[in-house]
Amino acid sequence: MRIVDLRSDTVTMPSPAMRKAMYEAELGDDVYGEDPTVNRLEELIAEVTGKEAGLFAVSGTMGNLVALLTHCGRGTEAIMGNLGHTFLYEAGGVAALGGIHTQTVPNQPNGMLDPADVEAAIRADNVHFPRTKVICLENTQNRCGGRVLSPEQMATIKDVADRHGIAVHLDGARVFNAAVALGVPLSDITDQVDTVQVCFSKGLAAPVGSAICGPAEFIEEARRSRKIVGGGMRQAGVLAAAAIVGLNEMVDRLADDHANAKALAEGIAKIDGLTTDPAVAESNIIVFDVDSDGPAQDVADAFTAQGVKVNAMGPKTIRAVTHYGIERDDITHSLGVMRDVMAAL
Ligand code: TLP
Repeated sequence: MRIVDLRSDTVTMPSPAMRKAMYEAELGDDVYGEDPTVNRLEELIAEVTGKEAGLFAVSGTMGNLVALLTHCGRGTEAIMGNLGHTFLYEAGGVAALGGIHTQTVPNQPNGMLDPADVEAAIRADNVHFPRTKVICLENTQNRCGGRVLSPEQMATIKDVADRHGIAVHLDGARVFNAAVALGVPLSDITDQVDTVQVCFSKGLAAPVGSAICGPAEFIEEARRSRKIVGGGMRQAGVLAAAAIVGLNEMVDRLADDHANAKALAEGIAKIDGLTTDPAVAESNIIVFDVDSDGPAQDVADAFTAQGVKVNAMGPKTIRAVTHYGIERDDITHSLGVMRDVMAAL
C-alpha cells in the first residue's frame, strides 16, 4: 500500500547529503569543547539567529527545558500559552526537574498571546507570589495550526517583558518555517526574544538535534544545565554534521512544504464531512475538523488504514503536516483517499 506519512515533520529521513556529511564528519569530545563539527554548528546557528552564542541539544524538548532551567530558579514562574508545546507536550519537565511554576495565558487562534493577558499574569513583588522570570512564545505555533507570528506581533510581548525586566524565550522548533512564510531573515524574528530554541530535526530534516541561542553568558550557564540533564554528548559531530546540511540546504525548500499544505487545506475544505479554513494554512501544519460527532481518532484511524497517516489532536480535530519527502502528487493521492474514506463512513 502507498503510505503518505503526514503525522509530523519529525518523521523526515536525513537527505543523502546529510548521510554523507555524517559519515565524513570531523569529530572530537564535545564535553571538552573539542568537536569541530559541533563547534561549527554552534557558531553558524548563533550567526543565523543573530545571537552571541549557540548550544547543541539533543531535542527540542531538551532545548526548551535547558533554556528554562537557565532562566528560572526553583520556585520561580514561567508564563506560557495554554496551547504551547512546553505546557502541553514536554511531560511537565520544567516542573518535574526545575521546580518551575508555570502560569498559562490563552493562545489566541492566530497563535499569539495577548500582551494584556501577559502583563496581567506577571506577578507583583509580594511575599505570597513566585517571581516571574520568563515569558515563552512559540513560532510557528503548532497546536494553533502552524500559525506564524510576525516580528511586530512578537515585539508587543518583548515590550511588556522589557518594562518588567523579564526575559522572553522562543520555542522556535519551526521558526525557519515562520521566516520562510514571512519572507524575512530569521534574525528579524529572533531579535524579538532573548533566547531561542530551534529544531534541526523537523522541517530541516536532520535526524536529531536542536540548538539554544542567546547571550554568551546565558549559553555558558545553559551548558551546565544541559550537563545536569545528561545532554553533554561526546562525538556529537556525527549529528551536528547533518544539522549543518539542514541549515545550508533545507531552509529554502520549506516554501514547497507550505504550498503543499495550502493545497491540502484547499482540497480538504471541499470534502464533505471535513472543515478547515485554507486562509489560515500559513506554514506546513494544517488542522481540520471532523463535522460529525467524530471522534476524530476514528477518522484518523480510517485514513491511516488506507495509508494516509495523520494524528488526531482533539475530540474533533486532526492535524496533517507536510515535509521533506512529501511531494505534490502525495497531496493529490491523500485527498483522494480522504474523499473515499469520508464517503464510505
Ligand atoms: N512536536 C511534536 C510532538 O511533540 C507534538 C510534533 O510532532 O509536532 N516545540 C514544538 C513547537 C514542537 O512541535 C516540538 C515537537 C517540540 C518543541 C519538541 O521537539 P522534540 O520532539 O525534538 O523534543
